[in-house]
Amino acid sequence: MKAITRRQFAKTVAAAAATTCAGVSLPKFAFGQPHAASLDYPKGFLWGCATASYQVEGGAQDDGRGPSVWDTFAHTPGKTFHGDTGDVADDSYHLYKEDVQLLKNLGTGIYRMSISWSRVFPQGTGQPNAKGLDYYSRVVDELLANNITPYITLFHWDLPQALPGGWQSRDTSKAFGDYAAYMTKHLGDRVHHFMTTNEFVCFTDLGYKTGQFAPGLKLADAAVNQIRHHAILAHGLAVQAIRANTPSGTQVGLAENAIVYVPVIESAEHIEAAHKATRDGNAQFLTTLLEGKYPDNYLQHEGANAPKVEAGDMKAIGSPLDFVGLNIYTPQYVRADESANGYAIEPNPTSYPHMASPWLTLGPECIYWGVRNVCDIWKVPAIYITENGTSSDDVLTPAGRIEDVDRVMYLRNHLTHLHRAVTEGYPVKGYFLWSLMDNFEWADGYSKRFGIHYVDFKTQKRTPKLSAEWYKQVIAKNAVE
Ligand code: GBH
Repeated sequence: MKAITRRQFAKTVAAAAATTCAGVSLPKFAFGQPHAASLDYPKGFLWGCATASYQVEGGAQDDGRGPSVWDTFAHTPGKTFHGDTGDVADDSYHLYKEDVQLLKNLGTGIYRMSISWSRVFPQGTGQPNAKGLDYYSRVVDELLANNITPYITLFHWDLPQALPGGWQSRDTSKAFGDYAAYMTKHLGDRVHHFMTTNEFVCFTDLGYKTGQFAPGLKLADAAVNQIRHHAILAHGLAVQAIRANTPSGTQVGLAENAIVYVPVIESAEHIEAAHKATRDGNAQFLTTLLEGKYPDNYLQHEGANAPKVEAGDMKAIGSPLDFVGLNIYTPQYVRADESANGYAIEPNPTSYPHMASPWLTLGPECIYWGVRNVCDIWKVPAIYITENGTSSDDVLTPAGRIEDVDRVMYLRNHLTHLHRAVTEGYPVKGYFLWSLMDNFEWADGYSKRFGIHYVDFKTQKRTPKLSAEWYKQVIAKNAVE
């Protein structure tokens, strides 16, 4: 028998279906047609990539930049994989024009980047460093000249080392408000989308409770709750500062990795359980921010360890937002049960699959439920996916290619489930893939690659991976196939 191609086979089957079912009215179909099953995103949906200052910039001591807690932490023996630091990283401080061309080649309309606070205020407060501001001004101009809209995060964990006590001090929240005012006063003519902070838990709990991240402390509960309060207060003061220093129409939000509770079964009782768990599990951060008060059960639970709140704090913390940015990577399964709180968190069995980073458990429906839970509970006006992506054990082949099919698999599945949220009318405006290129992955140093561009850290050569080709097509077609 003569071998035929898949396409030829599909045509034969389709033709057979059309003829043998004569008399019965069937929809026209043909296997193998590229657009038959494409998941179209709405016109105007925004596609982008994300990075963060300490992970990509390098230039750690250039032009008067002051150290951040991450410089100190990474330079402390035993804190990061192989003692890796962000001293050079992707050298975007010097190569930013090349990076903008990577974005342009992908066809992205938006780019999420962050500002190194200590590059602009080496002491955290006081005298600004003109050369630091000038760098960000040039990056913004370069993006705009290439028709890419900048979305700026003011704080992605690189706290100026000089601030006494770091987030243990309430003065740091005030300093953040002042820094936010300064940045937006100087960039607000060209930048119209700002995020205050990135992932509260990573610079509060991981920095001051477990010690895995900078500054690497292990403090008691009361101190940690106070630190969390200073963090959300910083966010609130920054929202007020941004509004006061930018033209009306400027969009203000944050990027938060709220825990995403996925109902084990899609039925009313389990969905309700997911809603309850979402409010409780994110009580100290997103819930308080969006409700303008600490939930009663949270305060009761913390008792004497609850944070000390001063007059005006909650008003600032509850400042209305134009959008909520969600960094979504993994699911947390939950089910309804008879307990007092009405739900039970499902642990993952040891056989549960994960990506190259052990914490990156696979479950692409989390991107749908992340959006849905937040919108259903808090009716937020707009959502961005401010991060989504995966590490992969990328290998450069002798032919110079990186065939990261697992990353493509991860992304395709997540964008398929995000499509469901968009189709159901949830107000998702755009998606930022983490990350534009491999970079300094915090405590994992350079051992984990999250980029869709491969970076050779010796030569700084950037090479598009298979996932970049794939994403370029998603953007061009505004659809997932
Ligand atoms: C985001 O964090 C960050 O915003 C971004 O900077 C980062 O590069 C990206 O995701 C990829 O990680 O090792 O088991 O203790 C994601 C949230 C919180 C996930 C810390 C990893 C450590 C888990 N991260 N977590 S573990």
